[in-house]
Amino acid sequence: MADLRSTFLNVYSVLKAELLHDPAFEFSDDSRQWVDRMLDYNVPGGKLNRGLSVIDSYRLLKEGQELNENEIFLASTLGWCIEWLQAYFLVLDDIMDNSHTRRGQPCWFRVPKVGMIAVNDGVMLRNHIPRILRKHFREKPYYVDLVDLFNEVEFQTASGQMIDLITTLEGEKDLSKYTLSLHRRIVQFKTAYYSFYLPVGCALLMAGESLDKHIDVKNILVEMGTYFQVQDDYLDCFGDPETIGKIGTDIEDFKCSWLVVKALELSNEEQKKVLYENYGKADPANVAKVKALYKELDLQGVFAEYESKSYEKLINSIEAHPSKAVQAVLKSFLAKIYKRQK
Ligand code: DMA
Ligand code: MG
Ligand code: MG
Ligand code: MG
Repeated sequence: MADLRSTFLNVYSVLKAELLHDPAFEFSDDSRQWVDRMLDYNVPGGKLNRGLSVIDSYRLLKEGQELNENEIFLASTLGWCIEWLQAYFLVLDDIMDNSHTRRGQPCWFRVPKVGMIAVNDGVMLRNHIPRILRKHFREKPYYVDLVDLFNEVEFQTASGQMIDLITTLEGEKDLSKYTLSLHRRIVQFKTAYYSFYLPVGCALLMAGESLDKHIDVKNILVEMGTYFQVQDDYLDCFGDPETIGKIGTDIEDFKCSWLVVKALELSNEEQKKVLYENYGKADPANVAKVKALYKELDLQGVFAEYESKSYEKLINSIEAHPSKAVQAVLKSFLAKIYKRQK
C-alpha cells in the first residue's frame, strides 16, 4: 500500500513535468516556476483518497488480475485528474468561504503575492484536466465518455457550490430554510458526485463498462458521499484542526451544515432563539454560544448515532448488489471513510 502511494506520487511528477512543457504555451522561466509552485502547493498534499480509489477500484473490477505497468499508470493518471479537479474546487472554495488554512498550511489565496491570482490559478488547474486526458486517453474507445463524465461531474459540483453559497447571502439569511432536504441537495451536488461517483466512474470506464448500466452503483456512491459530507460538517466544528488541517468556518459563514439543521430540529423555542441570534456572525463570542448549544443538544451523540445507522444502511445496500467485484469496490471505499477523524 505504501508502495502504491509512492507509485501514484511518481505519476504526479510525470504529469506535472508534461504540463510544464506543454508546447501549446511558450513558458518563460517565471511562468513555469509559478505553475510548478502552484501545483505543488495545491494538488498533492491531501489524503489522496479519491485519486488512489481509481486504482483500487480498477483492480477490484479486474477481479484480482495483476495490473500491468501501463494500466497502473493510466488509472493513476485518472486519479490525478480527480485530485486536480479537487484542487481547483478547493482553491476557489477557500476564497468563497473566507477560510484560513487547508491541509495544515495557509489557503493558497492567503499566501503572500498570490491573493486573487488564486482565482486564475483555479481556472488553470481546471484547464489542466482536459490537457492530461487528451495526452493520455485520446486514442481510447472510452475517451469521449471520460471527458463527458468529468464535464458532467464538474457541472454538478459547481451547481452544489452555488446552492451552498446562495443560502448564505447577506440580507437573505434565514434559518427557517435550513432543512434536511436542502442540506441533502447541497451535499449531493457539491461533494458526492466528484468525491465518490467520479473515481468509480473512471474505473468503470477503464474496465470497458458503460456507465448507464451502473445507476445502482451511482446511487450507493451518492449516499456514501452524503454521509462523507455530514462527517465534514461535523468535523468543521468538532474535529481537531491539527488533524483535519483546516479551521472550521461554517458557523461564521451561516452554512447549511448538518449540525445546524439537527440543532434546529432538536431545539426548544429558547434554544432556537440562541441560534437565530448567534448563527452566521464572525464574532468569536457568537460562535462560542452556538458551539455551547451544540454540546447542550448532544450533537456529538446524535452524530455518532447517525454514523452507525448510515454505515449499516450502506452495507445493506452494498450487499444487495449482484456483483461481488462491485461489492468489493464499494466496501473498500466505505472502509476508508467510516469513523474518519480527518
Ligand atoms: C466543499 O465544501 C465542497 C467543495 C466542492 C470544495 P466545504 O466548503 O464544506 O469544504 P471544506 O470544509 O473542505 O472547506
Ligand atoms: Mg464551501
Ligand atoms: Mg470550504
Ligand atoms: Mg466543510
